[in-house]
Amino acid sequence: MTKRALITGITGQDGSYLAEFLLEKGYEVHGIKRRSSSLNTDRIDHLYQDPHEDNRKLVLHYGDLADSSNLTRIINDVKPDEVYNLGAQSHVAVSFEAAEYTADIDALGTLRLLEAIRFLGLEKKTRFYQASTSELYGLVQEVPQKETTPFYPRSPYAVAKLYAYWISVNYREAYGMYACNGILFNHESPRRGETFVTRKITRALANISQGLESCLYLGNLDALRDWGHAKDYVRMQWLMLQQEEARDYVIATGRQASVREFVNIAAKELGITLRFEGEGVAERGIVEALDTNISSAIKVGDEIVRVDPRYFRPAEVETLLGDPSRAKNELGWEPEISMEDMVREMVAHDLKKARQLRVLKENGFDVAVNASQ
Ligand code: NDP
Ligand code: GDR
Repeated sequence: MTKRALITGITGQDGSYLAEFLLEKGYEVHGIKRRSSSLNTDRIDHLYQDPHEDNRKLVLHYGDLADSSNLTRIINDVKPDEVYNLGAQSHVAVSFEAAEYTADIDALGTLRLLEAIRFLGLEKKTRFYQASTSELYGLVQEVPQKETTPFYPRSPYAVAKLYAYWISVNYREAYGMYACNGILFNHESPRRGETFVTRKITRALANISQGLESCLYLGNLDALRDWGHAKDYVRMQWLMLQQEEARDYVIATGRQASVREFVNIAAKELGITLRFEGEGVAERGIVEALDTNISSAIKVGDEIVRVDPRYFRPAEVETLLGDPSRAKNELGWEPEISMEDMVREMVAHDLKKARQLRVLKENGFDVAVNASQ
């Protein structure tokens, strides 16, 4: 019997890799995409199947996590064996500006899906994966963080995801649903959204190397993250739904690096020699760093990586480091792609794009190089 999966957030980074992974496993994959005024399916266009074809393996449905009746209708039509709830307003900094929306989608959106499954009497058939996050640990209470480490969320995003975490646990305990949380640490790829720090760095440095941009503005260079590759992490999302019993797992690499180190690795990959100036700005603390001016700039050759206070967050998560022992011991999962290989792949991808833009520009075409945000 062909298994059916429903993915919310299929147009996002993880959704696109997960869709590829499940299609390769022979699944019929259904995804929810949002209506938008411009196309938003770039990441899955290579998987697209003409709606006029018979026996399609990938089917997209219009929908939104804010819309209960829409979600209930889709789940009723699809009757999925597995639901992967990856849809979210996933940007931590943006959640401070759109706190209520983030709560609606990230917290209540999860409840709406769980309720739809229960209301339709599918709670014993449909397995549920919740995209939880290392942001739950926020102000860390233990190093490294594992499944039993207490949570201390530090943003409207993390607080919304805390609700989603516990409501998934609650539906597992209250209704015997197979619902589980993957507590995923940061994971990146060439498909990463352009305003997350890693992609912002690889994209801007690639543009700088081609003379398309001259300055990369960043916030807290000393933030420490445990960065893995999205491809490795979606494999684990699937594995978590194939077990006898639902359980929550930390997914991480167990290695930590700072934003500054990420910049250095990407710059090395591009053959740019970094000259640091004004080191220590972030170490002196956010308040003092708010006075940052050009003297705190870090020069990359003749170009500049400049600390811009606008990218500091009202409350920051300074350090995250995961302990994925449970995933390794119980599910045999280990990350396969190193941070260096991941950065190499991201840089190569962005360099190719930057070169294309440069050639167009040199030949008189009007090209817009979106300044890194
Ligand atoms: P992305 O931001 O790349 O993708 C988010 C997806 O959610 C997109 O498909 C987006 O649609 C969709 N979405 C946003 N709002 C709604 C809505 N109102 N209704 C329906 N869908 C919506 O995130 P990632 O792929 O990186 O992450 C996937 C999930 O994992 C998210 O829940 C994220 O919070 C979580 N997570 C991510 C980590 C990471 O490091 N990447 C780590 C831990 C957790 P559209 O394309 O139209 O914007
Ligand atoms: P994060 O990812 O907040 O960890 O959330 P992001 O890449 O946005 O930030 C990582 C760290 O880098 C610092 N930083 C900057 N961040 C951005 N975006 N832009 C900058 O210019 C910049 N300069 C420094 C940040 O302050 C932060 O400390 C991601 C998302 O995918 C979430 O959905 C997910 O839950 C978590 O990872 C785990």
